[in-house]
Amino acid sequence: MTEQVSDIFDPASWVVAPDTAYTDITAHLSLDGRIARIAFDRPEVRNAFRPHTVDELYDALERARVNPRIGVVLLTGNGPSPRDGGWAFCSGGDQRIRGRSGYQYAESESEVAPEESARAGRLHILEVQRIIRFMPKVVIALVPGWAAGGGHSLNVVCDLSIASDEHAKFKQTDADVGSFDAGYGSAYFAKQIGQKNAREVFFLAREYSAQRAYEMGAVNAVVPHAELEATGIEWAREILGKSPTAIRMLKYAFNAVDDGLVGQQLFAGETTRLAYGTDEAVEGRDAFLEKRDPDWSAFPYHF
Ligand code: S0N
Repeated sequence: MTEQVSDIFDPASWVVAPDTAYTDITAHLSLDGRIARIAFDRPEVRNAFRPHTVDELYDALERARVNPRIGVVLLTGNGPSPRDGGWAFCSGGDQRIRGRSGYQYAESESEVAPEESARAGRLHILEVQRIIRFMPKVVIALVPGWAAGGGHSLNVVCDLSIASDEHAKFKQTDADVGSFDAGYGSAYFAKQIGQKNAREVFFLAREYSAQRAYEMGAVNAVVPHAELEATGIEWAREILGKSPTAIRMLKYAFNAVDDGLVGQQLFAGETTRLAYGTDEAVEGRDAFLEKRDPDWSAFPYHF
């Protein structure tokens, strides 16, 4: 029997992802193995992430990325907090272990052992942003509570977002705590919700309800809290009914316009993969291997 990891989690829908023993996150697969549910599991600190959390998150996302059966990833936060009943998606970097060069593995900078100093000062949540952005699968943020700071940025970078009507709240605290996500978290966010709105969110660092986030275009839907995860599964099932290649090409097409040559490279990689499946590409390969000139006569310049 799968353990209950969050009050709105349905254990009957999930099994623990195999060969994982995470402490700061949980990772589950749907019974048919086609949906991954990855959740922050530090509800007592509003699901803030420390470097170890980010290591685990990256590992879980990478496993989802390379698993050919998984088509959709749900990213969420477990809750509520046993301390005060508060809910969170993620409240960003754990400020208690933020040092002068980034986030520390040890509890304080003075505790960092010399041999560990090369690892200290991580900001690798940006690597997590990139794996979400670049994986050829749809990643849906299920926001059951606070999305703040770097957690706010993770909501921005997910493909789709569904928020709890009761508990989801949005606040970009970066400027309050002397931090700034000058990449997707801000510049791409402005493309989502418009320049004036994005500048307001960052410069004033106010709190926004799920409904206001929906009106600004920061989330796709607001649903009753108890229905959040079921809605995520429903959306995932709908997406799984579509052509995987179409979804992959569309995600890369949406990204490419904002991702420069990296976006073009990802899109181009997928077009190359498709081209390899044609008789024309097979003729090119075979001609090389058979040490003869390729015969392109069967392949048109125009359809
Ligand atoms: C989330 C907030 C608004 C919730 O307020 P609420 O409901 O009043 O709860 P609290 O009482 O404040 O919190 C409950 C307990 O949880 C602890 N806590 C909450 N958030 C954090 C946190 N981020 N780190 C450590 N502890 C946290 C509280 O302290 C409290 O515990 P006690 O009672 O023991 O004190 C509110 O909690 C809030 O504002 N939290 C802080 C949000 C924040 O500022 N986050 C950091 C923002 N910066 C980043 O995330 C940096 C990210 C980053 O590394 C980065 C850098 C460069 C480029 C990109 C990024 C990126 O990640 O995007």
